[in-house]
This record gives sequence, C-alpha cells and structure tokens, in this order.
Amino acid sequence: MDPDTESRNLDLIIRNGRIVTASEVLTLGVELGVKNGKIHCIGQSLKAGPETEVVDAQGAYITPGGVDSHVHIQQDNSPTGDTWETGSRSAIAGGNTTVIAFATQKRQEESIWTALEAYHGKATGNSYCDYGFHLILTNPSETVLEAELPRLVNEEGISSIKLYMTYEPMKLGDGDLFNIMMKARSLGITTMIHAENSDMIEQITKRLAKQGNTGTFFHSIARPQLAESEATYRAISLAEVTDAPILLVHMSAPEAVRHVREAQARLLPIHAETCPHYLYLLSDRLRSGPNDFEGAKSICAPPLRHDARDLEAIWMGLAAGTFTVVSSDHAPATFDHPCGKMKGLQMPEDTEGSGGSNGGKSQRARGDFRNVPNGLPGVETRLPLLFDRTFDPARPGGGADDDKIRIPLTRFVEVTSTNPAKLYGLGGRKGSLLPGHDADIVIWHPEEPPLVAVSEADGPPSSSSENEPRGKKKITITKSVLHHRIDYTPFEGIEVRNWPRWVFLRGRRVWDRDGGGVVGEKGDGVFLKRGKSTILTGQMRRTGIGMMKGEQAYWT
Ligand code: DUC
Ligand code: ZN
Repeated sequence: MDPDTESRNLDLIIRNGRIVTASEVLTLGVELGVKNGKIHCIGQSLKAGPETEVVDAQGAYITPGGVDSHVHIQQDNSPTGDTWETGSRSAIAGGNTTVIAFATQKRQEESIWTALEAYHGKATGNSYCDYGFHLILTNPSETVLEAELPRLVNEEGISSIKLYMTYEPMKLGDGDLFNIMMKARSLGITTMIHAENSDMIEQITKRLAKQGNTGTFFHSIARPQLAESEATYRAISLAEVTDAPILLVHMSAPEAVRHVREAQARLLPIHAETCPHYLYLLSDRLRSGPNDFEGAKSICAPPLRHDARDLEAIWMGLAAGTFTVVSSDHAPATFDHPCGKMKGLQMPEDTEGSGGSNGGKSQRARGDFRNVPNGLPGVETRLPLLFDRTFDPARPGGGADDDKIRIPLTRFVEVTSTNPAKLYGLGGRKGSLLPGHDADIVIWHPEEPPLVAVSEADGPPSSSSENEPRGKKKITITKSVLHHRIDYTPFEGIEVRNWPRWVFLRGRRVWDRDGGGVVGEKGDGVFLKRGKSTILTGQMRRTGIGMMKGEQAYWT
C-alpha cells in the first residue's frame, strides 16, 4: 500500500503539538497517526481520510498517558477509599491511562489465588483506564514460593510483588525477605519494598502514648527518617547479598535516598520511587487545631518530613536520576467518616451539661494518630503537580531559570510514564509515543502566551464552557475539581500551570476537560497481563561487597 493510502486509513491524527518522549521534545509539526488503538506512525503532513478524526493540539505539549504504578484501589483494608469506578475515573481525569494497583494476600491465606480472584472481581468491568496488579505477599509459604509464584508471573501476567517491613498484619522479617528475593530473582519478578523499621516505630509510638502525645502531628514523630533509612539500607543489603533487583517505594527521607544513590553508584540493581506529597508537603500539615482534626488529612507513611530542605533533597534526587519512577501512592480514606480518617478521633463521653461521670465538665474530642488510616489521595494530581516544575529542554532558556523549575519535560515523561511501563513489564506497549505502542495520549493546554494567574473574575477553572485553550491561566487544585470519591485533597489551594486537556486511551478520547470532563466509560479499561521488567539500574550477577567471586554458589 502506498504511504498516502495508508495515511488515509488512519483513525486519528494529532497535529500541531509538541510531542515529548523520555529523550526528546520533538519540533512543532511532527504528527501522531493512530490506527486500531495503536500509534501507527509519527510523521509530517499526515493525510487524513474521510473517516479520520483530526485533532489540533494548538501548539500544546503531547505526552504519553501516565502510568501510575502505585495506587491502592478498593483494598479490603480501606473501606472508605476509592472504588475501582471512582479511583480509575480520577486517574483518567488526571492524565493516567494505566494504573497498577494491589491485590493483598491475607496472612491467614495459604494461597495467593484467593486474593487474586477477589481483586480481579472488584476491578473487572469497573475501570475507566487499563490496569494491572502487584501482589502483596504476606504469607510466603513453601507452596506459594515454589508452586504459585512461577504461575503468577508466567501465566497470570503479574510480574511484581510488594513486601512490607512494617505494619503488623503484613510485615515480613529479614529471613522471609531474603528467601522471597532469592525466588523473585530467579523468576524475574520485580520486588517492591516498603522500608521502615517496624520495631523502632513501635517503641517510639508506645512512649509517645505514655506521655499523652497521640495528636495527629505525633504521627510524624513516631516514624523518624532514621526508621526509613535503616530499613532502606537493610533492604539494599539483602538485595545485594541475594543479587536481586528491588524498588524502594515512596521514599521520603534524604538519608535513605543517599543509601540508594550509593548503591546505584556501585551498580547494584536498586530502584527508587517517590511521590508528589514528598516533593510538596511538610509535616506542619499534620497539626490539628484545638477544635479540628485537620492534621489527619495528611497522615501517610512514611510521614511528611519536617524541613523544606527535605523536599529539596527529594527534588534533587529526581533531577539527578536517582529515582526511577514517581507514583502517587494514591491511598485515600474519606476524612469525615467513622471508618475513615475520623477513626482516629475519639469523641468525648460527656459534653457540658450531659451529666455524665465527669460531673458535667466539658471534654474535648481526643485525637489519636494510631487509629488514623495511613494514606493520601493523589492519582489525579500527580501529573499536573510534577508538570508544574518542568522546563522544555528544546527551547532556548526553556524556562529553567524560574526558581521553582526542577526537571526537564523529558524526565517528567520518563518517571511518570516510560520508566514505570518498562519497570513493570509493559515496555513496548505503554508509556511511550512510539509506533506499535497503545495510543495512550495526553494533550495539555497550550502554554503560550506566557502564564498569568487566574483573576477572581475568571471564575473557577473548570467552569469555562467555551472551547478556548486555557494554558495561560493557572489552575488551583481544590477538591471540587477532582473526580475521586474522597472529601478532600491534601493539595488544596496549590496552583499548577497546566492540566491534561484531552486524554486518549488506545485511540479513544476519554477525558475532555472543556467538553464534558470524563467522556470515557466505566469498563473501558482492561486488565494488562504484564511481562518481565525491561529496565535495570546497575547490573545483575555482581559480587557483593566483601564477597568472593562466585561465593553465592555455595548456598544458592
Ligand atoms: N502508606 C502505606 O504504607 N500504604 C498506603 C498509604 C501510606 O501512606
Ligand atoms: Zn502504597
């Protein structure tokens, strides 16, 4: 077929935008051609046929659909969080076309299949975006390791597991971590690790409680940076001795990140992940007033850190290449619900005049951080928050001179789409705007002329009905513009410069910010059977520090 005829058969052409990949910002005029849900070609002056939809990006940046590789949706332990319907809807509205969520094996379950079946049941037919699962392994019995994990990766398309070093119902000791890493390494499974020193946290928490220090702010005191850095170092040591690749999830502590950087400098296969809340928010948000419980809205683990220099160190790690991915760790709990964040607020037995056992004296409701569910909503705000700090490396100056700018657009694409896809076995299919990949595409609002703040008279950003590009206006994050089912956002009031204007999932428009919002449907998303990771920091088969070459052979 001659190239012109082939072009005329395209389902969709996106013109007049600036395509961003993990390595380049392409010049204006390079176009995307889409056919049968896949990116078919990238070229100039692509020919439209009678059936071809043509979209004018009006000079805006075009990035791959976001791959949020760490989201908690409809887990058994989070009854007031998002359902698959609301969580994936929120994902799409924030520019994500793929999420990887979790299926949790309960400790008493001998097999992993019970959990997998249940979690598939929750998601099937209910997702707006494509999705996969990581398995949270809590009972690594011989059968699970020897018989079930090989089937998990080779038959079920689940090529990653998550292990906890803290949390009573899920935590694993060093022996289990060691044995699982050995197995994961031999199967090509990617192992995610939540690294915090459980005993340290438990002892500090007990002592805080003894002194009556249970208010929301004390959550950040109970989980010091040292708890994260010690556990991170231990996890890296286990990975080194077993020669297994690992990813440390949601890193927040600069000292812990330093361990990762040092390990990577020795070419160990260590990956790291951070999240927007560890780039934007500080522990002062955990303080509640005398008559409120606001601090609970910012309780997550690891906790928000105390000092602006901590945020800066995480930005620096991102700019310097230490982090492989930025995920949201979307783990919401409704604030105003007795089983949500309010679980940590003990109502007084008596109020003034009720004549209770305290003789009618008024008592305040008492906050107890120990009972507050950990986690923050963030799947919808991840991309806009990160995009806000980017510059265009292809433009002279590119905006990098602005004080708050931290990373090039190419790095943004790398850590939010391309790397998570490759790390979790979706390379070649998701995370890149290249021929053969799924046509998962985000078109942002045009950014020129230069950005100006929205004035009061302009009204809220979502209320504009005319189909005008709005990239020149800043957008304020508020709970009312988001699509999760949670009654707050921890990023309330933060201004960002842009937001995904249109989102395409496998070539179909599913988000149109000015023309109806979510225009895709529940059930559009399909389960992704994933292959093995195709990205590695460092090298495998290295000799651990202080070990003889081949020493492992004595015990493997
Ligand atoms: N911490 C976790 O370990 N999981 C979910 C949310 C959080 O904050
Ligand atoms: Zn998490």
